[in-house]
Amino acid sequence: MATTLLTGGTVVSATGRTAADVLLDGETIAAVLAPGSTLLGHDLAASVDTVIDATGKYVIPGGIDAHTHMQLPFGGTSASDTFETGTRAAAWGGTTTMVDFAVQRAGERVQDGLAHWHELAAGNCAIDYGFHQIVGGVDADSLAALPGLIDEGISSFKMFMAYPGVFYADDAQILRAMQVAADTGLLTMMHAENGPVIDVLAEQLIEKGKTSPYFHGVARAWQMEEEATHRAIMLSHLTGAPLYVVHVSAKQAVEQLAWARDNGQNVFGETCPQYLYLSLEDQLGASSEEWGDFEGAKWVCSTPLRSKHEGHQHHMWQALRTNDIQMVSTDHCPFCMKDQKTLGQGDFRAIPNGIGSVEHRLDLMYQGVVTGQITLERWVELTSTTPARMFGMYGKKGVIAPGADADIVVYDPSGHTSIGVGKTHHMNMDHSAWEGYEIDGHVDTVISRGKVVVDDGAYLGTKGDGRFVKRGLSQYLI
Ligand code: DUC
Ligand code: ZN
Ligand code: ZN
Repeated sequence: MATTLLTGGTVVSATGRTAADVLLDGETIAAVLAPGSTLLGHDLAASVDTVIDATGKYVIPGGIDAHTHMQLPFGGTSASDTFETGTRAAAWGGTTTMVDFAVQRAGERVQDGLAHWHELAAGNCAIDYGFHQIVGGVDADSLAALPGLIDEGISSFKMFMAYPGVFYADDAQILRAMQVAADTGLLTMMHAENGPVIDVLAEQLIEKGKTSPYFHGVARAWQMEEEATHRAIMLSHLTGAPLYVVHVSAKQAVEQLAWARDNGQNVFGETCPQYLYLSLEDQLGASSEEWGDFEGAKWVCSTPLRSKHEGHQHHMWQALRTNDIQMVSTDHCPFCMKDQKTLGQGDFRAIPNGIGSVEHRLDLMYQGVVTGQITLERWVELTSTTPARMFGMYGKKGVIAPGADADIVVYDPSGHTSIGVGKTHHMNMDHSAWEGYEIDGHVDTVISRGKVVVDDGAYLGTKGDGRFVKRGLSQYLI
């Protein structure tokens, strides 16, 4: 087994920071030691295979992105990153584990959807990966299949209160699925937007000729996110099923989650970098058109970007500090402008929904440390430790400790990263929603289960290195 020693760095965890050396033995962390330690009289630096000098840098557990959509079929096309390209881009950005969504649609068997997702990922990933299960058709057959997911290492499933006719589940279906979740320990993930109301609002806008991408955000009113979040919380309360609300963007939805948590409920919220930095008005760009031009399609995602005049971003950062929001994932769902986003020219409803960020989450969240929005420790907690605990991987993932997988990032706080196509951009997209963002900080070295996959601007990983992670039940419940 190859041995590696990271020396001279500051090891940062969710609870503190300390000067320490980290010894890796093959795929596993063997020891966290006082700087310059010897072990049984051996000068470690002289006896290991590789020494990585982390002087002046942070040594943190590899990022865990718990919400991605590689190759997701959506709106007549499919998300443009494959498991090969998407996991490679993730590695470039310091993410060493991702949890993607296997898809079951109405009329299909859950087992078949899951088997298909395994086929797409197996042998193609640069980093470790797990799956949640999308249940796009709740019926007797899919409900009966849910308990079996746990043995497959899939301890969470997602339903949609949005997208009627596609993935939508009505309240009765959600109730039944949550009853199964309460009985089994599965974690229910919810896309909380009132889809039927949003579809009427969207149709009315189109009838008035308001067809540009900007109106995607207008149709998806925050009231319908708040309402759906509340409804999901009440169904969770009624059934006793823990609830995880994905991609929260409206401050009113955050308030609902905070209220439920204050009420003692096992209710959790995830936001994404786009809701912390980007706004509906950014989507108008530099256009001279009153309602923006088609460039705005780059930022069409659901839930949508919210207006900067309504205080959502400020509230979201605060919720990250107070733990009213516990998670930051990307909802990475990339589509190119060419041939994909352009499907919605003349009708925003046909623009495939999604933004690509899998490569940038650690950097973007580190800016919250730079600007004083969150602490260094909270950065690690949000990007690695809580995702591991929330989704049943903690101990192996999310921590630098003996016995854990050697998933480690050396992050240089004095470094710099310029985001954009032709700069740092390895996602399979012809644009970046983050074009022009300048980051104070840099992912220097990325180690995935003991193997250096990114170092000093070079990619050293291999397709197929990533293994499927069988997850346990959530370790975050109260
Ligand atoms: N939201 C997106 O932006 N893309 C895919 C699915 C979703 O819910
Ligand atoms: Zn969603
Ligand atoms: Zn999603």
